Amino acid sequence: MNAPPNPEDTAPAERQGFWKRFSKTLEAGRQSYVADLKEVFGRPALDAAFWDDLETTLIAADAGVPTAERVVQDLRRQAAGAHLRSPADALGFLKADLVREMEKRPRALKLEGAPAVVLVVGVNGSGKTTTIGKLAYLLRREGRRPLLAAGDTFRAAAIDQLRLWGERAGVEVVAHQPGSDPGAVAFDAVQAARARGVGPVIIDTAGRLHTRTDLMEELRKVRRVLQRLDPASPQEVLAVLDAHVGQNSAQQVKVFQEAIGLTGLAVTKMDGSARAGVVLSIEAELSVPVKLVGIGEGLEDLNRFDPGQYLDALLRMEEAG
Ligand SMILES: Nc1nc2c(ncn2[C@@H]2O[C@H](COP(=O)(O)OP(=O)(O)OP(=O)(O)O)[C@@H](O)[C@H]2O)c(=O)[nH]1
Ligand SMILES: [Mg+2]
Repeated sequence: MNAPPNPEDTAPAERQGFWKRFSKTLEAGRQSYVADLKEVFGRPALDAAFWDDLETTLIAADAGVPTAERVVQDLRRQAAGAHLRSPADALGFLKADLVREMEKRPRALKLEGAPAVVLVVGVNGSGKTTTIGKLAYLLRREGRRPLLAAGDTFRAAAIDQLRLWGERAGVEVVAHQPGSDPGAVAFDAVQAARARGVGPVIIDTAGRLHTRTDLMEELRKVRRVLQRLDPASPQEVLAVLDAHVGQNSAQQVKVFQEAIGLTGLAVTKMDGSARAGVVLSIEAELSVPVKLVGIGEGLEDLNRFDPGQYLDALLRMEEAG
């Protein structure tokens, strides 16, 4: 395997590049609510109409009703305590309030194990395989040696797609024949990673409708196989969500959560989505943190989720019309 580039040389610049692109990509979807937010926060007085309109605007940005209500209540308390004098002050407090709330949730990927296993699940076409390819590249740049497992044995094309990502990211792929047992693929991949002293193992799975109980059982079986090899495995079970699905994705997540338990979410296709605020509502509604965010189909279009960067991009008022 080629030596990955020294993460110290590249990581900070690339991370910044990512969040700049993230902010740009939100522009398309921002038009609808940024003008409203700008108008609300540009008003002179913290009056009843301001609080009402702020709540409505946050809901329109897909923050969800409970989050919008909580935030407005918190801000009103701040205003009563004379910490806020104007809507402009309130904007600063709003960001700080949301960041504080989001930073309470543990967001680091658990990648220590012998090897650590990351099981990736989700509905059809949400972006699982693409996210795995990008994640492998991200981890390699950090000096890790991920191994991919082609657990989507449903279609031959799915195995080829993962192999292609393995080549692009410079990581190895363990695969069986189409139609074979995903649990057996997972087993072999973990054994291979142990023999080679590499990790984490990232397991792709077939997309499934959350309503298909037989397919949910298949995921439980993969998890059982992993737990027999190591009771602490899988260290991560990530559900991949398409940002365009918006608040309906909460329902999908709930079913996966109940079926196998989730440790985190990867929200994909934030590029061009008008529903970037959905991260706020999903996290408020389900106790599963967003750990990864995807903004495209390129190798560098995935990053660890960063609440501060996310909220800066979401609530940026400059250059908005
Ligand atoms: N614009 C954009 N497209 C993405 C992103 N992530 C994935 N896609 C595209 O979404 C489509 C589906 O991605 P896959 O990775 O194949 O999704 P999957 O969940 O593995 O699909 P199944 O295995 O069929 O369930 C592909 O055309 C990807 O290129 C993203 O962050 N942004
Ligand atoms: Mg796939």
